[in-house]
Amino acid sequence: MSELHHNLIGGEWTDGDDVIANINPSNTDDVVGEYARASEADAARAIAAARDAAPAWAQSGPQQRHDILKAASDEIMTRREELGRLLAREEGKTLPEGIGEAARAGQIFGFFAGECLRQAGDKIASVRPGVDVEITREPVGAVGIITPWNFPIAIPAWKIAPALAYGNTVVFKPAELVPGCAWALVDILKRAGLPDGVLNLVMGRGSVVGQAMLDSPDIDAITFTGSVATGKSVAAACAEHMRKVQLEMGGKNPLVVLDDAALDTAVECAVNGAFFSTGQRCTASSRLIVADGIHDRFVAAVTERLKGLVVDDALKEGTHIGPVVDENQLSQDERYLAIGREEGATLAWGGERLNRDTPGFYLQPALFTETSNDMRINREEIFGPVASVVRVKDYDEALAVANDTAFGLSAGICTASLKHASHFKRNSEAGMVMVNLPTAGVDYHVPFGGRKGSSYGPREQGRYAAEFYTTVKTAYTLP
Ligand code: UN1
Repeated sequence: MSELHHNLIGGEWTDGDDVIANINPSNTDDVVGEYARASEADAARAIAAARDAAPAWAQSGPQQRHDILKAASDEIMTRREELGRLLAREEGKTLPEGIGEAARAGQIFGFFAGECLRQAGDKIASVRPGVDVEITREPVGAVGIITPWNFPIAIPAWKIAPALAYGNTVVFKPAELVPGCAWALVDILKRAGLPDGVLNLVMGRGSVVGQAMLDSPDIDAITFTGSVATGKSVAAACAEHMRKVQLEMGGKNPLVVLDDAALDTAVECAVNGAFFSTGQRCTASSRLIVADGIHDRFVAAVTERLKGLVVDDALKEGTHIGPVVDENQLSQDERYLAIGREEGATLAWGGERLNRDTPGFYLQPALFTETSNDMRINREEIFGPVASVVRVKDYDEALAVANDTAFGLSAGICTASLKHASHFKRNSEAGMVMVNLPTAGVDYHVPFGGRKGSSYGPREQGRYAAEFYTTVKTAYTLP
């Protein structure tokens, strides 16, 4: 029996109703740990604790906030190998990917530790002589944070760090599949010196804990990363309470490859963007839009690369692609593989379930060719190691196909042409544009987010995070 990891409510580690067994997707016989599953009453107590702690934390000074975030950053960096291993074990990213993500979480806390010391406002001359106008940012209050399973430490970090830096208290509900990194992060922050109630951890079901957050009038803002369907219900519940909301949802990100692209770069961008992290990224390049003149060479080279990729236990040295996160996701991937075949796409490579030494959710990366942009495999997010090639005649058609989607998170182009790259940067209907770089894998200190069905509300990350985590006050004074 492993030790039970508790929820954190009002500074106390507390039991839940029940227990979540955290299972390793590379080896379903391996239980990573046991985690308390919060009840509706636990969620209510966590919300009350965040509410009660909000006024004092809003008044805490920049030095106190800085010191806590900096201490957390330092501990995450020091323990990044151990945290990366935990991440790989519970989510199925490869060990190097897991360690990279843990380091990213440490860097995010470092960035926002600095931001604590750089909180400024504006002083503007009034149109009325003798009057002073000051514009300042104040915390929003108690923020509800709901995170997905695919970035078990980076996404919690990029929501919790700015929430705390700008003076908010937090109720944090991680995805049920990955409570391990969430618990470790909260433990680090508690020991870094956060006052009781400022950060509350409630692990559990969306239908119980998430719903309690949505229904509570005591939560002032909600930030959510996850599916479009859940995102819409989060937004509707927030509208009901006239409450601030930030959503990051799906993607169907295009990577355009023009005839003049460096073939090696284009292949690297496609393989990394579409298949690394098992394709389980909302920034994944799931539509490879390839000009006629390079199409056959590109498809041959990508297929060759895929044949050389090792799909195996995330913790094994030499693994390039870890398992799919669970049986549900694997069946969804397989459903879309069947849909693609029925729609008439050619499965150029992969798509087989694989057996390895341990029972896990292994899937060969799959490449569809001869697809059209109106097929369901090119319109709906699959969220697995599955990508499609759409053949186009030239740049103009490539741009039109790239933008012909309900999503708009990230878009890439591989080309040597300054003219086409510049035009694409200006005319892509995505929140993030990459030139000769993969659509996935972003910097941690600049805005992250998309347009259309991908995102709703202000951007995350970097200084732009302040838009969501603060509210603006305009004060007039006649001295
Ligand atoms: C990245 O590509 O570096 O859920 C980050 C996701 C995104 C994060 C992607 N919110 O996949």
